[in-house]
Amino acid sequence: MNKNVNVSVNNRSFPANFLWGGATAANQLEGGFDAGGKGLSTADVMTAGTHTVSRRITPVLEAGANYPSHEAVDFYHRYEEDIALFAEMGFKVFRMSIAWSRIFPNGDDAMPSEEGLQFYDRVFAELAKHGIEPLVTISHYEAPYHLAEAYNGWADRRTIDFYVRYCEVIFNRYKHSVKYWLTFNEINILTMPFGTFMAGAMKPEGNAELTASVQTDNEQLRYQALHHQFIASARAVKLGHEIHKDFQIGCMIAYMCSYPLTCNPEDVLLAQQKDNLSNFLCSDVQVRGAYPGFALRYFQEKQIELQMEEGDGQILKEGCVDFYTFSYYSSTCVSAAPDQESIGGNMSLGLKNPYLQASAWEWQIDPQGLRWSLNNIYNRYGLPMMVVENGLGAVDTVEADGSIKDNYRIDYLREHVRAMGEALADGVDLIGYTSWGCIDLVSAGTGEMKKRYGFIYVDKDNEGKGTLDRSRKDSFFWYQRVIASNGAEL
Ligand code: BGP
Repeated sequence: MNKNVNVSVNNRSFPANFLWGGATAANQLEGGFDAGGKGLSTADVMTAGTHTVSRRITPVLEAGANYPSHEAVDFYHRYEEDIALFAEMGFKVFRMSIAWSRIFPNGDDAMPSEEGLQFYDRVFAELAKHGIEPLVTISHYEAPYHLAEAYNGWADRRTIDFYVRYCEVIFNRYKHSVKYWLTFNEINILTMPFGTFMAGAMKPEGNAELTASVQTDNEQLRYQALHHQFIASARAVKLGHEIHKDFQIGCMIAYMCSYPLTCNPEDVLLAQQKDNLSNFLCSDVQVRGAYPGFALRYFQEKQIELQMEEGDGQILKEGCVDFYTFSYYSSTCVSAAPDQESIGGNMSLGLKNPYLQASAWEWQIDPQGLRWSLNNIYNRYGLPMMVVENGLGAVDTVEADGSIKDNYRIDYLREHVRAMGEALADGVDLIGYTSWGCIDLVSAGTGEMKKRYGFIYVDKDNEGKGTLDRSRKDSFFWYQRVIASNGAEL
């Protein structure tokens, strides 16, 4: 008798309908910051800063200062050319965000701006023309600046209603063009002090001239604002499903992969605690619909008292997301011992891993960490997943013949795509990949242009000078082959 049992094993190949593409965000890409009736956004008052590691907030616009979002790379006027280039690479999906202040210039306006809505009508029509599926981030590190001024942004519960109204308008308007939505970009960044203004639209306390990362921190306020975003996200998910039953609405987490520096159980425990608080706190609320126990313990120990309304628990339960997405760039280490070597200068990214190389911005390169992260997250939620940001920020050189030989970027991406293949073979339900900054754009962290991620080069420098002409890097042709072979030719 044949005792062999037929077991089907996953392989490393990507599913036939895998969503290959690239990712961007409105304030880093569009420009046209005051065009078409757009209001000022929180991103529009951040300068590139006097140094390169962090951006400065100048609530009063200073003459002569370099505000990277104002022109960005001018997608606002060049979207047809850019989308044609994405199509040439074979994109199946394009991740973009809608600038809230194009739709509601002040955030609390009675009526949306028709001109703002029409801009995205045109963008979605162009994507449809090329058979590219949009993946839309509803709020990517910006909010109408008026909400920061008049309400202190997400610290105020009323901001939830403004956001839900904005969602209602864009869901109804674009329901036949957009299926995939993400409620907040990297929602867990609000658990960090540098997220206060960028992610929370809350004004730095008591000092008008503070950098985005160094400011008076108020943890109580940040978690209160985060609670408001959770409620807003859950209400948006519920509303979206009512507006169109086929909507797929996801969360988006900046997944911070942190290894214990040693096998000392104290380091191992610390790594788990970091994973819980930095990564899983937010996704547990958004995926499972309730705060996890370790969050409640943390709030108690830090004497953080969240103001919740009756019914909030129910809202969270009814607004669980359909899929999980995350950004992954690098990994770091944690240690319970003092005085370990850290990386990232005063951005203080975490501890150095002696086994890894790092980028010019000291982001440690760790493709295996992506496989580890995919497994770690999938084991917890079992939901379909997308990697919606991944890439190498690097300085590119244009050769005399106009070519850009970015083999370092190809090497980085190849190994990360390979790691995704391994995760697929591990059984992870990975449905898409949008590498970050598929066209060069402004850096969120530093406001620089020279920190480039793109397959498409944009002629513009750190001072904002250049023709804005687009050209294809070597990685453009590499990614084209990857997509055409569905991940087989790396
Ligand atoms: C993520 C953000 C993006 C993006 C990326 C790269 O955290 O969601 O907006 O910019 O990081 O970061 P940076 O631009 O600082 O290199």
